[in-house]
Amino acid sequence: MTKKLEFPQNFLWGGATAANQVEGAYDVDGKTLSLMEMIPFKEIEDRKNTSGSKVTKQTLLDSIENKAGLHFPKRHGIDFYHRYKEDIALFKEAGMKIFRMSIAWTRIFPNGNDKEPNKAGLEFYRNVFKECKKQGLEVMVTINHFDLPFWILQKQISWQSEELKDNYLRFAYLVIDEFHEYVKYWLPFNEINLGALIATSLMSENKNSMLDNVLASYNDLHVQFVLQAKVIKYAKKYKDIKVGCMVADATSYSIDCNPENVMENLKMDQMKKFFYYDVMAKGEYPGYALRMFKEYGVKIDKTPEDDKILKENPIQFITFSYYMSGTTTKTGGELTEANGLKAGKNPFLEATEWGWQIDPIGLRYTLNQLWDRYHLPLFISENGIGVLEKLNENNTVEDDYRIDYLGRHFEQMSEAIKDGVDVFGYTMWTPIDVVSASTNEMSKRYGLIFVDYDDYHNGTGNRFKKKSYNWFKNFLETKEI
Ligand code: P53
Repeated sequence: MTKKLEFPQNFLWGGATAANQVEGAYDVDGKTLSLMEMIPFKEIEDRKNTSGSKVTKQTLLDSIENKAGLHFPKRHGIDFYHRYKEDIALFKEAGMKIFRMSIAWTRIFPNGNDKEPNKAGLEFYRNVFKECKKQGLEVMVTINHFDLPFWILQKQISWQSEELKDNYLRFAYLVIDEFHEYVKYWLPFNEINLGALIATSLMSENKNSMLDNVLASYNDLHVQFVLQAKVIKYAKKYKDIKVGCMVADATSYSIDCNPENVMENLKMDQMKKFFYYDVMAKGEYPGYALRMFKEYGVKIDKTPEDDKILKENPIQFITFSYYMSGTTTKTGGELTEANGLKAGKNPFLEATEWGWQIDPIGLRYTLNQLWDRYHLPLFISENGIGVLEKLNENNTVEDDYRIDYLGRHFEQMSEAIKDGVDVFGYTMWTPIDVVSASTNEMSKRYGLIFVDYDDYHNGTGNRFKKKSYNWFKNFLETKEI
């Protein structure tokens, strides 16, 4: 039985990708390596426990000589660099109205301190944006989506160094100047909460030895908050563009009604997500975070000038990724994995092969929470399901589970809109198969479109529509699930 959903006429439906997961062409037209392109592929032994595959500085350094002849999936992506026209045409054919993508810093300033930006890099993105315009797609750009340039490792610098801050701002200001006519929505950082979040979850495993890491993470994060606010300030010179945030939103429920657990869950919500939105939307550090920092001895290196810039330049809209939810207990319970982020199991939910617990109602819950707290327009910048898939004899994939996943999430989004929440768009992760951010696999597939590469990039790279592609196209026409 079909059900018709209600969405505003101008709702921005689309798909999201990231440069380091799709472009390939890692050494073409002057590009240098990013750290993501230096992580070798490693077969996954246990998909529900991927935190064992941590990358060390040494792994990255070893990859330069690559004596072991390893494979680096993010150097190849899905060759979007050469096939972007074909891909954008497929997005348009599906009826999409917006495309979210990121710009590789290493294409624009290959060495960081280059006197001039790399013309070939700018030209590539200009061509992509022109193509989007031609096909009637709005664009949302993530200025930095995980792919820090390799030169930061060579120079041994971090976010706290003036050199990196200056380079980032130079990069961000330049791409805004160059592309503001084509790109209406800008996100300075992808999943800005991830670094500190991972450090904090490690801290709870081993409080003392990880403390240095956590200190560094929150200070790096602070730098990113300030840089983001500076980008917001800079972008105000262009009237038609807007700058928002991107947070990995992990909805969390108390495991039961024991007030101890409920309180623990509130704290978890505060430190996993609200802290970030609070700083970016309200422009100041909230009391619960100051308390936590004090108790753990985290000292944020913050100036009155930082406070001013944060206060005067709040985010103009909120975007977040939403894949799953977890549970919290104070007393301990069974955990599930999600890219090294541990979350409590929920007996009412099913999980994917990678342990991500599927929870459409959690999306409505999250949308309501964020709207009530911030009253800023909301945009779901990532949502989707990763599955092991193969092409069948008809050159397609019968991905009914993806149709089910998307349909149930769309249904809850339309419920949230009925609740009065202002949601203005949705970009699924992903319109087309890409290399996985966390596990480097091609075989963790999210796309509506299948890409013929395996984990070692054997294959033609050709694109094939999955069943969900046709379903999504029909959904955009009829709004029926
Ligand atoms: P993959 C952790 C938790 C939730 C989302 O992830 C996350 C992460 C970090 O991996 O990342 C986002 O490919 C990210 C995308 C990524 C996508 O989720 O690891 O913004 O780059 O591909 C899915 O399965």
